[in-house]
Amino acid sequence: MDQDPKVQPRFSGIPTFMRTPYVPDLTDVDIALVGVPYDGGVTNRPGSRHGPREVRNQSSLCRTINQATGVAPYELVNIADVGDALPQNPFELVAAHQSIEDFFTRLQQANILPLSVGGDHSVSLPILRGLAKQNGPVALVHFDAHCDTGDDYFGSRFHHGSPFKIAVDEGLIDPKKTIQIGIRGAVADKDIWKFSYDSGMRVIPIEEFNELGVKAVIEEIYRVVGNTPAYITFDIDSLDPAYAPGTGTPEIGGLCTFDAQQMVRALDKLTIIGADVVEVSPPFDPSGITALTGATMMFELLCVCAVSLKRRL
Ligand SMILES: [Mn+2]
Repeated sequence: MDQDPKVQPRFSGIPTFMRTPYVPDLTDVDIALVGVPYDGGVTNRPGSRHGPREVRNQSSLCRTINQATGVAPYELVNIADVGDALPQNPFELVAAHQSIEDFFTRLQQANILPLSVGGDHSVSLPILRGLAKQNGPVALVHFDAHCDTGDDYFGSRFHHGSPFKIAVDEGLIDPKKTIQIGIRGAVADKDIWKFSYDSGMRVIPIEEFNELGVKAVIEEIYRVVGNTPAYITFDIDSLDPAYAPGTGTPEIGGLCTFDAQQMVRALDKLTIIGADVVEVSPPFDPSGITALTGATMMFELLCVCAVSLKRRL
């Protein structure tokens, strides 16, 4: 196993995600680690197109066994880095999203569970199209400072503040089986996230999160999602910028990394069909802490994805 730090020192080799083998032809892959280097949907500060490369680099620090849960994902299923879902035309959002969708459609047809790193949050839309166009709508567990269910912005329908509104419109996710955790920050329009509430999504603003606590929020996730196949999306800006400053739209007063780890660790009983970590922006991350945090949350997600998938293999 390449990623065993007892076999190969972690500072050596070409930096794939978690030091897994690079398998672009998808042979014998159960879980695909994917980069989605596209940030043409940002409303303010760009840079998350560099997220996959930097998370690959920092993910070399990850080890193989989750000490808290005992899960050893590489012993459960075959995990590989399958490369990047390339935006074929990075200047053209709809075309870029189309090529990302095509990449994930190929994974879905090969029966592979994808765990990806963006990219801005707009990439979750073409990922969901690839995964859920045939078998949707799916449930959604969404960690974020923002609901990302906004309307047109400067006349554009597609941007990183709207993917989950469009995903509902297209029948990719079920709003009544969607839970959004960590919402906060000032807004430019008090009704900006009205769609979330009107469509029946369960919104947990950070104030309510802190009142309920981690355990009750986990129970709420299971109540909302139930047995429905679920996609997990982890926007790094759900975390307080003290932990993850390198992101496009930081909001203070957020989740701490330990709370986020505890919540993700509890998701292994869901029927997970895929997951992503988005909005890591290396140009705003001079120390590398945000990429390290993104890589570590990716490992936490990998552990629950592996347990969930293993049950179904
Ligand atoms: Mn987001």
